[in-house]
Amino acid sequence: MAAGPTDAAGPGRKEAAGVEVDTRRPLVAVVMGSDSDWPVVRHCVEQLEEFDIPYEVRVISAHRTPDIAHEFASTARLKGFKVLIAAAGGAAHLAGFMASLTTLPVIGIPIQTRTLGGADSLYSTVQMPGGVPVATVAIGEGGALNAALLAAQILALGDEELHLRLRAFRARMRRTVSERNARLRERLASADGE
Ligand code: C2R
Repeated sequence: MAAGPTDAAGPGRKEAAGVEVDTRRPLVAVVMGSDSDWPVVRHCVEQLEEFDIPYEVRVISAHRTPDIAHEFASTARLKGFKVLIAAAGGAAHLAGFMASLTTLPVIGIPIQTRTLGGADSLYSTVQMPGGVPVATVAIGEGGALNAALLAAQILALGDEELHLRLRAFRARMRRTVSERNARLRERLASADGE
């Protein structure tokens, strides 16, 4: 079952009457300001899935649903979450608002915007006042992937199996770069010989 931009549980599911159910407590909350952010945020969620990290996905807006955002962030730690990831575009106050209500680490994903290219989202996520940190990743898909990796690295401080999965991820990345290097050098060498 693919996780969508709704209240959806992550991996580690059991089959029950044809329906997949996650029996584990989610450790990471992935919150986005609008379902229009999903095409970017799904890159974060897919990586959490690959690491087998239980997560919960929600659409919550600090501006449009302030009461829900307040309730969610201020009770997240008690509910067992370890890391919050918040994606928002434009006047992106979601991550900062949540960070002000919890001592859990909060990672902000600035969403690209049509009007200002995402610089608006980046500045409003990253420029937090001293005292309330938001770990802000890059604009867009790479940032969404890095949000998942950073969450995994935080969780891996107390989880050796996850640490090994992270090391395997790095090893795969190194192999991919070596292969790309070899392919490019071969192509250039054969172009030289022509
Ligand atoms: P719509 O596509 O729903 O109009 O949303 C969303 O994250 C989205 O990128 C447009 C953009 O508004 C953003 N949004 C925020 C917040 N809530 C929604 N920046 C917030 O609370 O910060």
